[in-house]
Amino acid sequence: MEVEFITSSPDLKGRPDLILPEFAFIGRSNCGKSSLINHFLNRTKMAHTSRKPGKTRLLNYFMVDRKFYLVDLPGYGFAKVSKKTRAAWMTLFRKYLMVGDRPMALFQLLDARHQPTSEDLEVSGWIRESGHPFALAVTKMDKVGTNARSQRYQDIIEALGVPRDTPFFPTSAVQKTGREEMLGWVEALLAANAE
Ligand SMILES: Nc1nc2c(ncn2[C@@H]2O[C@H](COP(=O)(O)OP(=O)(O)OP(=O)(O)O)[C@@H](O)[C@H]2O)c(=O)[nH]1
Ligand SMILES: [Mg+2]
Repeated sequence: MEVEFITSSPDLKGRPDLILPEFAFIGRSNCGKSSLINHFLNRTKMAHTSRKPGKTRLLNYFMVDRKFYLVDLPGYGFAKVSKKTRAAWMTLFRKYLMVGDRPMALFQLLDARHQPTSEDLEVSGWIRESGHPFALAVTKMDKVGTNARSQRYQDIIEALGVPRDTPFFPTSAVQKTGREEMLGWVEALLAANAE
C-alpha cells in the first residue's frame, strides 16, 4: 500500500484540490482512531497517536495508492475542551458530511469497551441523515473476551439503532485484526463507483 500524507486543514476550504473518493474515519476522542488508521494504512506513525485525548483537531488527508483519500476527522466528545471548541468540532463534522458530495463513505469508530455515548448516537444520526454509505469499526476488540463479542455487536447495533445489515468490523490495532475486512469494503465501494 502506497500512502502519502497530503494535508492537514482546520476547515473545509483547505481540502486538496485533486478530487478523489474520500473515506472518512470518525469517532469519539480516545476511541483508538489514530491507532486504527495506522493499522489500516499498515504504517506505524502515519496518524499521530497519543495517550492524551483530544490531540487530533484537523482534517487530515492521506492519499492511498493514488486511488482514494483516507480522511482522519477530529475526535469528538473529549470532556476537557470548552463547550465552544466542542461545538466548533460538531459544526465541522456536519459541514463535512452535508456540504458537497464528499465523502464517498464513512467509518464510525466505537470503542469496544464502552456503550455508545449520546455523542456517538448524535454522530450516527447525522451520518445516516447525510445518506453516505457507512460502516461501524469497533476498536480495541482485544479488550473483549471471545464469548462477549457477539453480545457487543448486539449492544452496539441496538444502542445506535442502525440497520442489522450495517457493515460491522471488529478490529484491534494491538492484535492487528480487521484490516483486510475494512479494505475489502473500501475496494468494493471503489469498484462499484468505477462502473
Ligand atoms: N488494547 C488496545 N488499546 C488500544 C487499541 N487502539 C488504541 N489503543 C489505546 O487507546 C489509546 C488511544 O489511542 P489513539 O489511537 O491515540 O486514540 P484516538 O482516538 O486517536 O485519540 P485522540 O486522537 O487523542 O482523540 C492509546 O493509549 C492506545 O494505545 C487497541 O486496538 N487495543
Ligand atoms: Mg488521534
